[in-house]
This record gives sequence, structure tokens and C-alpha cells, in this order.
Amino acid sequence: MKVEKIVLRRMKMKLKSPFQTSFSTQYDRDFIIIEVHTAYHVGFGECVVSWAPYYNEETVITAWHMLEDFLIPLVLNKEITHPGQVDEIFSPIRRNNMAKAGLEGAFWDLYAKQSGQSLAQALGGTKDKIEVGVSIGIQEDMESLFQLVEQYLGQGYRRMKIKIKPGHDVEVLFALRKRFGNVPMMADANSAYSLEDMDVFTKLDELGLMMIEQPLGYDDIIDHAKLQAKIKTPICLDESIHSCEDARKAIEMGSTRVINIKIGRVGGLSEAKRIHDLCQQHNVPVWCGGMLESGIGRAHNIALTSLPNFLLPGDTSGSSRYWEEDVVDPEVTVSANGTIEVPKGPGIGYTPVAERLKKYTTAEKVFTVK
Ligand code: OSB
Ligand code: MG
Repeated sequence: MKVEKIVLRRMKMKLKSPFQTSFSTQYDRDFIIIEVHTAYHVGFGECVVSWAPYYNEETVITAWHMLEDFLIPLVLNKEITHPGQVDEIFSPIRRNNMAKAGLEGAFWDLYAKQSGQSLAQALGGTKDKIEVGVSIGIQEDMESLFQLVEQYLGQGYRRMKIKIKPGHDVEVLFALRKRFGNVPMMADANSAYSLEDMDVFTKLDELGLMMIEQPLGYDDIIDHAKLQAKIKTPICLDESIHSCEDARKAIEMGSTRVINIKIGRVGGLSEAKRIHDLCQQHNVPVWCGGMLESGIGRAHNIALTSLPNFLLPGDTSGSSRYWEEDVVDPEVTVSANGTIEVPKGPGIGYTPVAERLKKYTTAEKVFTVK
């Protein structure tokens, strides 16, 4: 792939409604789109950082710095024939996984386009469509939460993920069970609890939840193993898993029975695929998490989810769940039975619309090959 230029775009897109988790409330997304240009094709990647380091340690400014001063210079004048090389070239750089993943993802899209295949095909995907759920932020009152769940069930979403935090957990989930019966439901705590909160987990354990996502420390696998030994509900790790090695250790320790794979959190599609393969060998089902992506990052998530061990519905909802207007054409849509079709066209299979990209760009920098 003879790269001619790489473009970074800092993007700002307003969410349709605020998204509240145990760590923050987001009103809009501040992230980076990366374009890798050859004479014939453009590969698109999304760096899924946020404005502040509350989910992980990266921010839009640290990622821009890593991309501009380290990652782009490492690939700009190299002959890259496969995105796996990009992953290897980045390996001496510690963490900064979202920055790496955004650029590596653009190379994956470019590689797929250049070789005339869909990104899903290039990754070894086997599904024509994927099952999806929805992640519901913390609401001001129960009535709003009920209404949202009703709306999303009506739209076909296959499972409801409910964000929880101390003081907004047991009662909320019991009320949802009472109102909606046995709908597939899970909770995501984003690291808001500790082993001192056993009474909360014991109560939640009565509800037959599909899983509890990241209940304890954002960097922990020890306490999660202790908790998993005490409850029937599977624990699913999100924040604690940054690499295939992390996944191996967490599985070995019994800290997790399901893994949420986010391309950004693990440093790219190559590592995401390795985690998928490892989990498959260990009979640990995985699903694809989300970072409130634009259509570009969403398309990468869809392609990844076409791999066979993505056995549980993911957080990749349709564009309209997040945006008045997405940046891709067509927008991502979910069928009435809660599935998204895996596109068959070349690369990510959704076309970024130049004027929409421009409309949401707040800063832009072009890097050219000398
Ligand atoms: O923990 O999965 C999470 C969004 C931002 C940061 C962390 C998380 C989330 C979500 C939203 O749950 C998933 C999505 O709809 O993209
Ligand atoms: Mg999570």
C-alpha cells in the first residue's frame, strides 16, 4: 500500500441525548477520525477517545499527540502490505491503545478496499448479520428508564444493558424485571463497586442477569475472581482487559466468564482478533462493546462482530440511537428483529460523506510522504 497522505480530524458530534455512566455524563463526542490515502483508495479509522480520562487514561489531546508525534511517523514512509505489520510496528509503544487502534483500523479498511474484499472478510468473519443490544445510561427517574426500555424493545434490540452505580442498582433492576419480565438484561457498573458491596451483588444475583459487566476496579482481575467465586451471574470484564495477555490471565484466574471486546481499548483489530481466538479456544463467549462511535467506528465494530465467537448481542446499536445525522451513508440500521446486516461492499462497507465529515471537524492536520 503506497500511502500518500494521512489526515487527522478532530470531530465534535452532539449526542441525541446525554449518556450517563457511573463515571461521567457525556453530552457530545469529541474524538478523532483518521484517513489513510493512497492514489486509489482511502482507509478510514476512528480513534474512540473521549474529552477526559474517565473511562481509560487517554484523551483526545493525548491521542492526537501520540498519533502526530509517534504513530504516524512510524508508518508514513514504510511499505505496508498488511495491517498486521502496523500492529507490529506499534508494539514497542506502551499502551495508548485507542490512538493505535484508530490508525491501525484505517489501514485495515484500506487493505480490505485495495484487495477488493469487505473488512469482515479480511478479518475472517463468518456471519451475514450480527445480533445487537443497546446500552442504556443512568436516567433521572424510573419512568424515563421504563420508556426507553419499551422503545428499544419495540425497535427489536436483543438485550438491554443497564448502567448502574451505587444507590442506583438493586431497586432499578428489580423494578425492570417486574415490569418487563424475562427480557435478556445485564448491568454495567464501570468499576463503581468493591468487594465491600457484597450485599448488592448477592441481591443482583437473584435476578438471572445475563452478566454483570466490570463491577470492580478498572485495572483489577484479582478481586473479580473472588467475586465470581461467590456469585452465579457471569462476570464480564471490560475496562480490565487491554490485551490478549490480560485476557489469558483473567480467564486463567476465573475473573471473567465473558469478555467485552472493544477495538480501541485493546489497541486495534489485530489484537481484538487474537482475543477473540483465545476466548474461542477457552469456550469463553465474547461480544463487541461500544464507545458511542460515529458510523465509521461502528462499521469496524460490525465487521469484527462477524467473527464466529461473538456469541452474545453487542452494544453496536443503530446510528439513530446516537445521532440526528451520522457521518456515513447509508446510516447503520437495525432490523425489527435486532440484527444488523454485515455489509458486503469493499472495506468498512459504509461510505463516509465528505461534507458531513467536514461539518463536524473542529481541527484537521494533513501528513504527507516526503
Ligand atoms: O462501559 O461499555 C461501556 C460508552 C462509553 C464508555 C464506556 C462504555 C460505554 C457504553 C456505550 O456502554 C456503548 C455504546 O452504545 O456505544
Ligand atoms: Mg462497559
